Amino acid sequence: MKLCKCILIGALLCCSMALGRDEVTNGRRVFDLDVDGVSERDVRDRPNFLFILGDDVTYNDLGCFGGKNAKTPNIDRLASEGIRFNRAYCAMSMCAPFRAELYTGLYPVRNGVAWNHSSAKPSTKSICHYLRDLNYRVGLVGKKHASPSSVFNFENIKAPLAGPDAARFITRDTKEPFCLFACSHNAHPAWRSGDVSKIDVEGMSLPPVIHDNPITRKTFGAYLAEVEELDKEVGAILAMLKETGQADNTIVIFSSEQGWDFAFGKWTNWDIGVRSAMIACWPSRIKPGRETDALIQIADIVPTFISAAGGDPADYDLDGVSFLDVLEGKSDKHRQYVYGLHNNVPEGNPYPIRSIRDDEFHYIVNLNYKQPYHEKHLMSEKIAKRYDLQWWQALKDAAEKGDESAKKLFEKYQNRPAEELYRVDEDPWEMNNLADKPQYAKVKKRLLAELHSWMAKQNDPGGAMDDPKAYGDNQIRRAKQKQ
Ligand SMILES: [Ca+2]
Repeated sequence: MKLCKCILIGALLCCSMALGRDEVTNGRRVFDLDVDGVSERDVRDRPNFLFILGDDVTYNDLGCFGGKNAKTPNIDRLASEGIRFNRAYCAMSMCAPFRAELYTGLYPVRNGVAWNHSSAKPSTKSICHYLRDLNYRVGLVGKKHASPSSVFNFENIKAPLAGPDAARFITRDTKEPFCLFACSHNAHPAWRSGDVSKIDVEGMSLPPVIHDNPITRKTFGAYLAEVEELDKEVGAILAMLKETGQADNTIVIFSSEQGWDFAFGKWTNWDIGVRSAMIACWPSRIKPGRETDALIQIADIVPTFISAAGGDPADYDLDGVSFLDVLEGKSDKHRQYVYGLHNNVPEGNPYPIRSIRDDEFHYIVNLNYKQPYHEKHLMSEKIAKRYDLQWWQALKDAAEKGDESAKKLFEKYQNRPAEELYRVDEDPWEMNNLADKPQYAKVKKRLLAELHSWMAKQNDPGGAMDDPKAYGDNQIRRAKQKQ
């Protein structure tokens, strides 16, 4: 038997030498033998994975996505060396649901993390299971915000993101590929870690969803300073990867997570809330300087990693779909639709939202639109004494004083219509709601049918989910899992 294995390995080595140089350069050639050594003779590259995650960053604050106010040279360089995804979306613009979607390849209703600070269903599998089955080691350094640990059973690596423990994890065993999630806390409020003196607070241009007043300028400046901190972390992680000699055969993906915890971003289904700045770099496979308009959903990351690792995502019951063909430049199309949902409990009153976008339109349905929207951090006067949360009160004050632009923004945020329809590419800040225009009735009908079909497949009851009892049941489960 030993002799057979030697002959087989020798034959495989000869095969690999006969392959073109491009097929083996920069890649780890792996001889994936079945335990018996005879039935499976798969020869393939198995890249490492480094996923760098920001926290609450709006995509177009990064230079490579058009941002002008913050300097992000490291992230911009990563984009110039790889591919920029112009249309990557998460299903739910909050920390815990985002991470659960990222790590499970499932939408929030199916993985169970459909409220902030909620817990995944115990039967859920995550990237930790899938990649370990393919003989990867899977680690996480930085912010986790995913529970229970039986589902998200990462090897926990001591911070900082580019510290000695992360370097040790990467270099520990060159025969066993790695998958590392490096998750920053920047730029999550309360925005204390950046150097605001580097931001031109007086001169910076404010997007149309931010009312121009001294409080919002100060707040926006503090957030942008933390975006610059995030960029420095990205630079340090990439430098570490290079120093370990692993850069060529590592797929690096950067994602900004969901939008900022600021006006019209996080907690909402508006475009800047659910859109994620996403960049991928893979020197041995991805041509530098590319961009794509392919629609990508964060749930697609798990199957993409499984595919790139040599597995078959079809072996697993996932919502996401591999976009490896887009990564490798073989295709510029991926999904027809990306989907979104919002449950407002426990962050405020029940305010369920569902949304869908295709290449052209973004359609949002506010299921509890007759009530005003309320978010407990932002709209409680007591908590809003924290300076990072004062933009809402400043907007409210300006609106009460009769400022027309403030009144418009205040109304849009608090009192929402039943339906919203935007042409995002032409109207990136979604200021012009087309839902009532008769010429779009057919578009809305089509998108609503698709949305209902998605909800049915997810077993999503819609408004009934955004309920303190439903959330409470999740919390009881969470507490039990911790025992
Ligand atoms: Ca977050």
